[in-house]
Amino acid sequence: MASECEIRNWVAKAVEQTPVFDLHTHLYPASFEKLMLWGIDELLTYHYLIAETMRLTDVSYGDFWSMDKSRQAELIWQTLFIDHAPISEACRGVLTVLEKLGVDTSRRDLGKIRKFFAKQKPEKYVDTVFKLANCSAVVMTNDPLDPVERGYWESVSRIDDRFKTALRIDPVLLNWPKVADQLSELGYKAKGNLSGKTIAEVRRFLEDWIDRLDPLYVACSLPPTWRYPDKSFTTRVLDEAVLPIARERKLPFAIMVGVTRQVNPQLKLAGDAVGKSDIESVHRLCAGNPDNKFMCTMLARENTHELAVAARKHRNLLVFGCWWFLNNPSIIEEMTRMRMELLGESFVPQHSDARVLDQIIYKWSHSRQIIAKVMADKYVDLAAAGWKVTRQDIQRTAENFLSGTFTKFLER
Ligand code: RAT
Ligand code: ZN
Repeated sequence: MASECEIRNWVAKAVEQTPVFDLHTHLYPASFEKLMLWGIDELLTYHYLIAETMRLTDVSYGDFWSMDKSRQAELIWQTLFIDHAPISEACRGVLTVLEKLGVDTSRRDLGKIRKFFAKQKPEKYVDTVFKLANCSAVVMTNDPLDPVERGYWESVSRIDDRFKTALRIDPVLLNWPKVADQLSELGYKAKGNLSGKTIAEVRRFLEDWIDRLDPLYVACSLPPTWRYPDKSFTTRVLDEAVLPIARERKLPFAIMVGVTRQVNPQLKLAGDAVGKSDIESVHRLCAGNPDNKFMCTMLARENTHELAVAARKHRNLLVFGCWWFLNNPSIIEEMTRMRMELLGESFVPQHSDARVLDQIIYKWSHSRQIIAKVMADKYVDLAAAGWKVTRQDIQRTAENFLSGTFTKFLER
């Protein structure tokens, strides 16, 4: 029988050494030039840190946004790291990144830190970061209605294989009638009231972009007010365009539910909040479309238990990640423990949601520690129940949590 100490060591090693397939990020490869965010100034101007800074400074929103990025980064560094203790999870993340990169922060000198990043070349730096994060692949968030991003897809041929695609379609589901103009500009005959050929044209748009991107899944984030089905354009586009095509192409449809956009527009990207959502709609979506595959994460802590229960009821539903405001150690631990107890190995504990390349270093370092802690407790409990725990079992569980559960779901 393996001892408790042995089990804990095996788990720690397996989780640390198994590469992760990060199923939702906002990262881009170096060939996407300015869309690839990396380095200390991008780390400091992450929207999580902007929100935290604006609580503590007297600088007005207008003055903040009129500063260039390096000046914003300096204000954030001064406010959160010098004038206060950087104990929030997002601040701690910056320090973990610097520590793993071997950058000395003992002098708390931003100028010195910047010197390290000035020496890096984007393409090589991607290798360094993937290695330090022990990451095999990241899934991007690809929005063909974003003109800057679309430009790259229309010009690049091959991209770095570690960057996988996901077709993100928030406006196509949520922005009627306005999105009709955007679709029309791209040559799809769409009417704001969905009349005539609009649905067929939305399908054509989706098919064209699935052909071009070859995505692993189609995705959308939804507000807490989202209901399914209802009489809205969102339900019509879902039922008549998105779900049939996802079915045909065998692509999961991923929903991220619970974001109230722009509760404070002055904060721009940092101005979104959370609201409790409707689990019944998730049930009806999965039960009403049994030949579709769904992935789901919800933003409100209050929804996370019922979402885990929903996954027990629908084999076509894969629950993933501790999203955004849930991506804090105390909540990750609680969620991961609860999900393991309800779902065994059949969920994806985490995604990084990284917007800045370097962030995968800290997001995975912090999350791996928690996944390992919970997993070790569960294996120690198995041993106490008389089960002969093997190192191979532990390795298989780590692989499932960090990549296998997701990749097998894609193949189903
Ligand atoms: O976590 C984030 O950075 C959010 O701003 C969102 O991007 C969210 O994750 C989303 O994908 O909508
Ligand atoms: Zn995201």
